[in-house]
Amino acid sequence: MAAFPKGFLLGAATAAHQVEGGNIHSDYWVMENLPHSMFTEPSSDAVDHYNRYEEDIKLLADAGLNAYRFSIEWARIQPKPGEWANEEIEHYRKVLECCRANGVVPIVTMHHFSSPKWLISQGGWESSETVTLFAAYCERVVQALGGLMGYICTINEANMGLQLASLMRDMKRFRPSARSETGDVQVGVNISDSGRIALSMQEAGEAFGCDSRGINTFLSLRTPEGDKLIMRAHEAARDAMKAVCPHLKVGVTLSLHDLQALAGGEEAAAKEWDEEFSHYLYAIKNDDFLGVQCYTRKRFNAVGAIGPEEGANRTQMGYEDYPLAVANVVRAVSRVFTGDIIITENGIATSDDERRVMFIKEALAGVQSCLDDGLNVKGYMYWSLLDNFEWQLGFSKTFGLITVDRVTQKR
Ligand code: GCO
Repeated sequence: MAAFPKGFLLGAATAAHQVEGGNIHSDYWVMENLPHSMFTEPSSDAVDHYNRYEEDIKLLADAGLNAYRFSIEWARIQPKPGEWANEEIEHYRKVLECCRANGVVPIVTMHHFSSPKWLISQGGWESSETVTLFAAYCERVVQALGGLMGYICTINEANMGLQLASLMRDMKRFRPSARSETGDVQVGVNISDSGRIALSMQEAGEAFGCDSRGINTFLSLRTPEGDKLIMRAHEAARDAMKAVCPHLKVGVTLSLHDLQALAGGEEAAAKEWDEEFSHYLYAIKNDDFLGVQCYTRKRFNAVGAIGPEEGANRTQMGYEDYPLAVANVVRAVSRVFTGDIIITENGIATSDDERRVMFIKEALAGVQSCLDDGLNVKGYMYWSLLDNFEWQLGFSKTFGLITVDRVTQKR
């Protein structure tokens, strides 16, 4: 494989709630521990990255990677409204300093799906107050740690709530499993037991102290108004952080698919591309980069989304094992977005490390072809550095470059 250009960011990614453990003030902690939770298991101590980050970052550096994407957990920084946990800000200072000490460029995500429990109790991601609260949290962190930061993703997969809303609408029409076959589900959602949803939501409403129809976590089914609110939160946070530290490079990440139209599928594919990408262009035009996150392709014919070809290989997530998707998506994005692109997530859930190596080689060959064609790709972060908590699917999906024995937490 040819070398990447000097300064190209080649790294791996994690998310606080999925790897750290003990995120007790977060909304996910509440939902995972309901009597009738939709989660197959709770995150509990996850893979103890909160305590083992030094070992993990050294493993990343020793593997020859030069960048680490991780998230700061808002629920740790602000466990109660108006209360700043300075000791947690100091924890993330140590993580940033550890990156620097290992010659690793930190790429920090300020929100990666999990939120403080209190935020959800007061309206969450459909309440306009959240725009101000999120910007204030980001500003506070950057006031303390901005000198150690460089690249910042405000919100991870800002479009995921809208994608899940579309998924749930179609689940009413199709077999639930149909959607995991068509590549829709690029995040760990438990769609196997829809009978529990109502009971789980009722219990969540009691836990958050709000009507079960008003539980607006980040992955709740997003309304068009909520979708716009999230992008307002992104822009407010971006502007607040850059006002404090003008050197910062700030962007948002989007979950994107390599959308492929078979004969008659062009209109459906174009509609989907507008929903998951083009309609966000208004809110990212002043960003320093776009975080592209892509795992698979999604095919369309005249009927709509269809599954992979007969006999196609699938990952543990159920969608097609298709490493060419990420380069195809970078090309599609670059046709209308001329700013810098960082591939902030791409990877494979598999128990076969030889397949993982081949997947990465094929994906990176596609990225290099994009670079050869002059596209503005500045980095590639493999998801994930560590085996981790795949949301409602628990620890069953192994994306990690590093395997973790969760009984001993041995890497
Ligand atoms: C996402 C999230 C990650 C997932 C990863 C694997 O894209 O859903 O950013 O938290 O774990 O994509 O599904």
